[in-house]
Amino acid sequence: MKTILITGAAGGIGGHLRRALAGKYKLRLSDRRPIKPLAKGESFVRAELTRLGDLLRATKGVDAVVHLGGYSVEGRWEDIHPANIVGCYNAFEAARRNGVKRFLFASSNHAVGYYRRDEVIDHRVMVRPDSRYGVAKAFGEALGRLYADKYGMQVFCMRIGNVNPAPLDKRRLSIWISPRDMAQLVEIGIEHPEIRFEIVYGVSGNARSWYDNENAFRLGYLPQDDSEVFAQALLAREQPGDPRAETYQGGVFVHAEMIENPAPLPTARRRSAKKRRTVGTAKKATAVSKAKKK
Ligand code: 15L
Repeated sequence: MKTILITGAAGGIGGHLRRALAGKYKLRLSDRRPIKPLAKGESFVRAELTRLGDLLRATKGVDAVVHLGGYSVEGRWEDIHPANIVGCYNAFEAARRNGVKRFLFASSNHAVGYYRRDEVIDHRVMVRPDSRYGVAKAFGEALGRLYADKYGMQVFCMRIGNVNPAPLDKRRLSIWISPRDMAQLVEIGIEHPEIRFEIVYGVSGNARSWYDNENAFRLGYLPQDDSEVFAQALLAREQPGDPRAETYQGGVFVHAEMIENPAPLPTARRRSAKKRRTVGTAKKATAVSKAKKK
């Protein structure tokens, strides 16, 4: 049975993949946060993406890497750079030094988020990142191309839309991928014998898709799900959004400077909650003193 390393395994996609791939592979999970409890066939290696040594330990002896780790939304360059630029380099480099040939990279729709919603794009279009986060994903794809051409690594880049049991809003109707379709795509990335360097879109067979996913279909991807079954109920409760976000595929990433990190470390979460409380208290104090002056 193959051993697969999943980086960033404590995150949402990691959780879906662990359930779907259980019994098919030995799963080595890595993250900076501990993962407990572990299921049968799983092991855990703590890894900080900025430490090459951690990734050398994590990638030793595996058959493939599924690199999900990193900062998962738009943020400060000081957060994106170590996690998604340095971290991505370390993951590729550690795999290369350990002779791991197969590398699946979790790229994102945000590498091409500045294409308009009235366009259909395929895997050949030029990147058009909508954020620092998107730029880092484009960097990961370029690094993958280098490692494929220069070192013969077999690299499978998945421009993932949004993985969830159900789409969250109108935009996600076009980019949604169900957990089982995501798992199917990952299995293709691990097993397909002819992968050299590929870009595919990580989306279900959505009727409203903005992607021509021909390259994934060529490799045997047969999505089981289509977001359309959720469309009517979802659109009935949808509120109109910012016109800039509505124009582009990347949505709010095109204008947001920061999006709240869905997976901060517990200490960071405590710090930001404290900051919110402090800001809240300061605002209240200003309002009270203004009211008093009146
Ligand atoms: C992504 O790439 C993010 O990792 C995820 O958190 C979502 O924001 C998703 O894109 C999306 O576009 O909905």
